[in-house]
Amino acid sequence: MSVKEAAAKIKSMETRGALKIAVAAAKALEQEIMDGASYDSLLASGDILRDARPTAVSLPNAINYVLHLAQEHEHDDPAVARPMLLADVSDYISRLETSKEKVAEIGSGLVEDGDVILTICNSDTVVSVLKRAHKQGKRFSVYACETRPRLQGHITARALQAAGVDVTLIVDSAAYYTAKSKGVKKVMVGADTVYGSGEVINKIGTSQVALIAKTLGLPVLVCTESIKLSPYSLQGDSVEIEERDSSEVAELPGIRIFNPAFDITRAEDITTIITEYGLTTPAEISKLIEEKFAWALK
Ligand code: RI2
Repeated sequence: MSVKEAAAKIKSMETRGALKIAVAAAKALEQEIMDGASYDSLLASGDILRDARPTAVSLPNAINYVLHLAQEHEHDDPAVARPMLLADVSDYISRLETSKEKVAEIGSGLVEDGDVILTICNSDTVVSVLKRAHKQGKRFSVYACETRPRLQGHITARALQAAGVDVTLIVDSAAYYTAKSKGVKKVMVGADTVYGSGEVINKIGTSQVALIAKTLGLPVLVCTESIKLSPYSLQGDSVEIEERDSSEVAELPGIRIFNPAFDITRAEDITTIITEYGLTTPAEISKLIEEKFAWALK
């Protein structure tokens, strides 16, 4: 797929989910390299892809890593350098794709028989964790918030139902009542960006669900591949919280509508962060970022 097509699909959310947009961007750049693009034109393509959506750091992380690989070969003979670069990029894409399965393997260890789990939005990573736990024979049930305004909770409910997981869809405003009356034992959410401070940016409503969990003394588990960790946050940068069109919420002429797509969950409201490297905490996450993103922090 061309860079412009990939960027358009990310922008329209035809390609969505923080991991999927990272993989799509890396693949579009890989295609450009195959087509013989110069380093300068790769930089321009990186800008187009980066501008497609602002909040998930997985997108710039993947683009910047491919550009970092390309820069290492910038002055080499293309006939020699291009195959080496393509091998490195393809290896990187495979690692991105397999990181989700590693999170699933590790995260499924935290699902227990009898669990009642509350989730929000549609995180492929959370769905993979739950599917893996189900395959292991664990008996648990899931409540999925519908996730206004785009209703990605429906995708989660359908995916879990198709896998045989006991799932119930609820409206977002039923989260507290459901957690209390249905004996929710833990909250499991995905991530678009994780700061070194331990704050987690995820679909709008996640911070409310985490506050509910805190009120009820429930653990909040964040399932995230390391591609969603922000090295730039260690340098003081923050991501822009995407505001989407008001028509996603309602068509009410003359009524002002505020439609933020993401929110920031406080570090103190998060219990555990599950990555492909194991279990960690908001307090420890900056160490992992420093270790895995040394290339970006130079
Ligand atoms: P996975 C999604 O954003 C949701 O906020 C989800 O929790 C997060 O990305 C991570 O998704 P959007 O693209 O990578 O729906 O786990 O706006 O699939």
